Amino acid sequence: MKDALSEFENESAKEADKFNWKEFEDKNITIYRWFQYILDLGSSSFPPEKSKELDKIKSDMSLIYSKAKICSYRSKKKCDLGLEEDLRKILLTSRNYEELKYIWKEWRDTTNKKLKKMFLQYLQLSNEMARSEGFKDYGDKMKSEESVKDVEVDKLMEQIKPLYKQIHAYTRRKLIQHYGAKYIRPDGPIPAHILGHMFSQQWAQVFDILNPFSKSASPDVSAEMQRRKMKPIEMFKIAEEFFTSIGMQPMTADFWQKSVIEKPKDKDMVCHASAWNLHDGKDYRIKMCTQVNMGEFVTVHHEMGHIQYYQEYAHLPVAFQHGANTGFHEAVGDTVALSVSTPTHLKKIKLLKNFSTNSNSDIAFLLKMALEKVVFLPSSYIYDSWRWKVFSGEIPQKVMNTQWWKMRNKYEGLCPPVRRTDDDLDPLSKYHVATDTFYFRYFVGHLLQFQFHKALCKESGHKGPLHTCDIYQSKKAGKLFSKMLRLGSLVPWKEALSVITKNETDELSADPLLEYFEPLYKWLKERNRNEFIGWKSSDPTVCPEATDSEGEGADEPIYIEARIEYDDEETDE
Ligand code: X8Z
Ligand code: ZN
Repeated sequence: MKDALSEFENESAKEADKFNWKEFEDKNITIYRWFQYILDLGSSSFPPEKSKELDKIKSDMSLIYSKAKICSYRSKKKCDLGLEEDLRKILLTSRNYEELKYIWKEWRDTTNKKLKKMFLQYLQLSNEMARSEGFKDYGDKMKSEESVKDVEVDKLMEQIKPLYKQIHAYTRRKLIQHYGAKYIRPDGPIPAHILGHMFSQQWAQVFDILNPFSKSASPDVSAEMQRRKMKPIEMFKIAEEFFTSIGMQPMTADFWQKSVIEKPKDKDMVCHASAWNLHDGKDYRIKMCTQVNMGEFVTVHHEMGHIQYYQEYAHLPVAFQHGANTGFHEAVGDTVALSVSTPTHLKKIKLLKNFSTNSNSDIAFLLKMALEKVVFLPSSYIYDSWRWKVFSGEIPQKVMNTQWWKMRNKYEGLCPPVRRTDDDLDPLSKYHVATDTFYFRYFVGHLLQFQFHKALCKESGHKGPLHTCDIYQSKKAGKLFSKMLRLGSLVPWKEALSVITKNETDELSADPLLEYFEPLYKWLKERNRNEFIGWKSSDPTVCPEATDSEGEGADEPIYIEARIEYDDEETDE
């Protein structure tokens, strides 16, 4: 099948190359982009046997990753815990420092051990393949992706940093209050395993610990979803209803028949959520081992956003049935979820009860959103910036893991709870690294979704702060969204962005995100006024506490003072 496709692509390219297409003056016109697509033969000049070898390594890595299991901390005889179904649940609910540390380490050790050798082969072969296509290395090829082009990454990271540091300082103090002095220094990095997520990329899972107010101010509806015994299918139906309420398309009959939205009991399955386009105009599918909680409810919207995009651009030639860039694809469902997550909306759909909106609940809501969205930005940035450097050789093999932790320290202020060495290769514990999936798209998607949200809110006639906007039932907003999505990859992404912003900007920007979180930023600066902002650490490969388990700095006066000073649980207004 793959050979037949390559043959067809080679023939088409040969035919297309007979035209003098490179002489077109306007490089952005459809026909030029079409030629570019047909002639982008990827690895066709790479020797077929090497290409097969690389494909085999990649598929073996995916398979091994999807089957990886570890033993339970509570019962060492139970050794069938998988990442998405079991470990995710434990990370969400366990507040036992040692159990979390055990799981964190086991998952890394297991995946590293199984995948490291293959990753090194993949590294070499991917570089050879990329060079056969005229790139300097595979990282160079990754960087040529549309979503990376014309993006001022460093500037964006700088813009986000002050807000991130405030969130970090606040979180650290709350975690110290919860777990105690011997684990976390008040001016140090945060141990990566106690943030409720295997990769610490979102911290909203520990909102119970971080909530500055009483439980009643929590905008998390997980408990209500579980109390109602909600089924995954209901979560999907609610998501579909949101999209149709703004005039977008319902899911097809094939979608409901062929999607897998719960983990089959008798089968191993790649549980990482994904959306599929079978390109026949009706067969679209989602594969997801849905759990019933609010985080998963957002992921359902995320995945359905991919399907919405597929449906919107289905009228175009196959060459243009793609997102304007991959970041756009990641942003569609998340944009809608920004409305869905507002307390106002959750009340409308009766998932949030007895919740009064006031300045405290506003801050609680914004904090929870920041723990999902802002925290994610440095995390999503480093996966690929690390890979780009690994592929180029700027990070040599013998220090790949140390450099990884240096980056996690520098950009995220996180540290590993147990010492990591260069025998380990921790990025491999992440699905996207083990399966050769580029990650920068999520960084772009997380900024774009706030740009889309702002544009759609304006179109819907929303008045008031951006974080209170809910575009539910706004056909006007839906129409503008569709207008952009229907373009697929027909035009360069900047043009697509201009459509939704009505020419206000064609740049990827952090401004709407910063505007959204402005009230939280002010509140955090006030709350953190006596806090050390930032983090110090001399060794990024282990948390300070892990080297001196008695906590060399744990009982230092500075911490005790801090504790007395800030142990001030706020009450609701
Ligand atoms: O991989 C995903 C989606 C599928 S495109 C579930 N996401 C990233 C991740 O899980 O790491 C969504 C957010 C980031
Ligand atoms: Zn996605």
